[in-house]
Amino acid sequence: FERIRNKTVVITGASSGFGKSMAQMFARYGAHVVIFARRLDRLEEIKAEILETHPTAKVHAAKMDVSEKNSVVSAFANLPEWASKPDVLINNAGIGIGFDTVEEVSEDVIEKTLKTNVSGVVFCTQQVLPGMKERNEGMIINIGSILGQISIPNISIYCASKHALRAITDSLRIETNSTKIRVAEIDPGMAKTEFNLVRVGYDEEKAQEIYNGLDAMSPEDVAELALFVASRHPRCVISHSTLLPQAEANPFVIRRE
Ligand code: NDP
Ligand code: 8X3
Repeated sequence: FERIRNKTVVITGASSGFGKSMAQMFARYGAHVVIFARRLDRLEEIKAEILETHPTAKVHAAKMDVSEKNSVVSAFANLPEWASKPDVLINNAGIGIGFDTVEEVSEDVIEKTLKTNVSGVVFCTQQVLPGMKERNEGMIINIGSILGQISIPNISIYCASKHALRAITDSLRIETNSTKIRVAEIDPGMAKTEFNLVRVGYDEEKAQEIYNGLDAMSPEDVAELALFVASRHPRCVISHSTLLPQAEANPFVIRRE
């Protein structure tokens, strides 16, 4: 993991779940981190916590709504000097809302999901690519999902967004092949974060039911893989990796005890 020391890592959706864990994990191994999300109060707490445990780390926390291009542009335009040349961008911010069938799903859910999970990734990537091309180095890691490989019912738009993300990851890797930029995707299975709390509309009990009896992953499990992916030798890239709970053979075959 030594290669990550003193690198600047930008993480979207860092106010909870994988993003928060990745920020902590990267800082632990000597990286400087930029943490973006909509809840600035959460980010400030995470920043304080990181600086307390890793006093030599540099941390920049700022508000960003990835689904709004102006918000993305202005957040990147206001990066402090030390963070203005990111080595790694982790497109992690994402949402899945509700349990609707294709027949029922609302325009609002379609728009919110696609704007966050697809447009947001493109907007953020567009902010770092010119600089990475100029420096002829850099890495973009997209956080996809097992649901970007296998679709399940009642969350079709989310599945579609993660399938789309996979396409974007692959197109981008080809488009940047004349440079030394690396493009990777990590596809996790079920992990305990706020994802399902958001999905069920902040009903703790309902969110918990989704994990009943399942030994789901922790956000740290995913952060460890992100750290591994980000710290490989520059001549190679882990282009796709899937990280599942041992109990999840696939989204349809899950052992609950
Ligand atoms: P969380 O809900 O815990 O975290 C999601 C993060 O995304 C939050 O920090 C949230 O911050 C941020 N976010 C959501 N919408 C926006 C937005 N419009 N602009 C900026 N930030 C936004 O869930 P996870 O940690 O689980 O999710 C992280 C990623 O992992 C997502 O892309 C998700 O699809 C993916 N994933 C999750 C799995 C799981 O089982 N948990 C499995 C596979 C993939 P805020 O609300 O403050 O903006
Ligand atoms: C979300 C995957 O299996 O936790 O991307 O619903 S799952």
